[in-house]
Amino acid sequence: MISSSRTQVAIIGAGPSGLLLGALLHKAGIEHTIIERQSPAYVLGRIRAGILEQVTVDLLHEAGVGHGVDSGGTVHHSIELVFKNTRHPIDVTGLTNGKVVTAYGQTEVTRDLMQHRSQLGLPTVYEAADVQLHDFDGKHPSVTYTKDGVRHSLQCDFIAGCDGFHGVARASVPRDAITEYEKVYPFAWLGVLADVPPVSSHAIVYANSDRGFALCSMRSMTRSRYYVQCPSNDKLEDWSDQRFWDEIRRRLDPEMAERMQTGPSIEKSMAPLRSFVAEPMRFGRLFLAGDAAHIVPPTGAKGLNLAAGDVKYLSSALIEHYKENSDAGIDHYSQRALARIWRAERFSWWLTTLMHQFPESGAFGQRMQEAELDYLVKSKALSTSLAENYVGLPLDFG
Ligand code: RFL
Ligand code: PHB
Repeated sequence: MISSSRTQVAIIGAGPSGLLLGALLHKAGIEHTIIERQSPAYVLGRIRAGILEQVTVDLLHEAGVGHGVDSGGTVHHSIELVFKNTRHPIDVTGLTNGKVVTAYGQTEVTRDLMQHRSQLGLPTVYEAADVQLHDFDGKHPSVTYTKDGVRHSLQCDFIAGCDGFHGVARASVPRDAITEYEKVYPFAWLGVLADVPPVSSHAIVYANSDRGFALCSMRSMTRSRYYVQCPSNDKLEDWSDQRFWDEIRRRLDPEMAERMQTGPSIEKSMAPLRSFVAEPMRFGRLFLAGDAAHIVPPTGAKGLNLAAGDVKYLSSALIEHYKENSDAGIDHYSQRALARIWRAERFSWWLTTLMHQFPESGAFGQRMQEAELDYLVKSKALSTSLAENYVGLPLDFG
């Protein structure tokens, strides 16, 4: 027995991409269903991004869920670069004619979008097993999945693959129809979340040191998010809280190390660093968006913001299709999104390369990084390039 239903757009994945797409389609009166493999608690338990570009904040407002970021987000006008044990502020707002970024966690963005969906009664199938995509190269695609032991078939006009790097959507595309570009970095990030006031609440701190990279971020005035670069094969058990706090302090400038408050971790995780792009992002009636199509190393804080950009392009394209009877947006989706993605890939790769210890580069590599950082903080041209990419290039950059 198979239970059958129909919608206009089937969205695979209830991460930030899928939820934001759902909210924007609903606002435009387009029917959709989200199908998610995990439970709501599992999705909310993943601690990831922390920095939103203005474009992303604007999209949350457009989707009707801007209240959370307005009340809980912290606006940042600068970032701080640490190298050779000295801290250097970069006046991001001054260098970009007034632009800012906002510290607000992906967990909070996801929670706001989930609450919005449940208030509106929009359909989300959580804990859907064995999700499969069918016939997206023809006019009548569908998605099948098993929920509570019952097999379901959802007929639709379009499928949006918002199911992250390990999802089923990209994997369903024939190998000869897709080209993948990838770089895996020879290290990982160890992240710690702790209920202590952030050492820097007005700016994210990015530190280059001969012991490796470190980053100080925040989730609120009482919750900090910190990272250190570590070998890819390290295990979480290798890192006691004490070892983490000792190590991050060694990578910062002495004043900040002294001021940093420490406490028990409430979450600790390791993330491998990767650059990845799949081309194209449209296959007939299937579209990929967010981490399903691309990954950036987190150094530039671009992953979630890129996902939001894809969703803006895709929702506009689908709205044009249904409301204006035009497929121009659908036809240009992949090209538009990829132009933005490659720019962010370049920025994230550059900042990662500048800030991390590469095992093969040695002392010469360290000196080259320090020389470039020294040039960066003194050169208005280079600081402006960093700042304009950090706040995010406009959606219509070209
Ligand atoms: P997600 O968040 O991975 O969500 C995909 C969803 O799809 C579900 N799924 C399936 N559902 C049905 N069937 C299947 N077969 C499925 N397979 C998977 C999954 O369960 C999941 O719920 O992708 P999405 O929505 O595209 O969002 C992308 C962002 O999560 C990601 O780009 C960011 O977290 C990256 N990132 C950062 N981005 C920023 O913009 N600013 C930051 O400051 C930032 N910091 C970070 C980051 C990522 C990090 N890690 C852990 C990789 C910091 C870190 C440490
Ligand atoms: C975070 O808060 O998790 C964060 C902030 C900035 C980054 C990466 C991650 O570049």
